Amino acid sequence: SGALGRVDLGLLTRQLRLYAVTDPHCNQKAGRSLLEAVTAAVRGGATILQIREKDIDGGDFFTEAAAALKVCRAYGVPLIINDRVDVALAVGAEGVHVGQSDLPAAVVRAMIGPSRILGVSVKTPEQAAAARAAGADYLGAGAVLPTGTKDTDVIGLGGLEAVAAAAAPLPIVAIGGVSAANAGDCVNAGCAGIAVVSAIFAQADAEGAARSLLAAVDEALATK
Ligand code: TZP
Ligand code: MG
Repeated sequence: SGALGRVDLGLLTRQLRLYAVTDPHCNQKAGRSLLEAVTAAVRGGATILQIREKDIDGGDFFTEAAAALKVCRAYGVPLIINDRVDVALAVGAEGVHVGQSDLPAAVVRAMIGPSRILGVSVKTPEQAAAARAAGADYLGAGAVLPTGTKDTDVIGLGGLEAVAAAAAPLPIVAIGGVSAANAGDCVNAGCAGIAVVSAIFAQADAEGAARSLLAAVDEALATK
């Protein structure tokens, strides 16, 4: 995306192949700082990265996001901030990701302007259509499969396919219980890529895990 233009959906679609979403509990368990985790993910080939913090002060989030942005920029990876529009704008992140109970997507779009990326979490085709109308650039659909990372309903691969159809032409990513073993199913359901927490950040070799995940997605995209 340019400074004035709208987000380029073709570029964004390619950037959504492997979406690494950070989690402080995962990082703590694995003995990694946020910055170490981010560095491992982008070195392994994560194509977009989200910082997701649910229990942190604005000042700490700002400091953390500013440092992560430097690493992401060095690797040409867009940085998306979960929930906190203020933090995203304060550090100059590439985008924001909101859920159904955060600030409304249309309000966030107005706050961030046309050129920053807006992602919205959805579970249903109705939510997908509403998010598209509100100005979302991409959608995260899930939880696709059971996950220990977030307490949320599972939509299954059938639900994922329904959301992908309703989202078009917006790209979507599958989230929730996604791994190298089911990445191909997600792509075949209509996803531009996969969004993962534990498949990268709970692994001892997070960099290697990211590398294998991207290979699985790219293999599925190539044979689609
Ligand atoms: N939103 C829906 S499921 C989920 C989020 C943030 C957690 C995904 O975590 P994991 O470890 O990749 O299943
Ligand atoms: Mg949220």
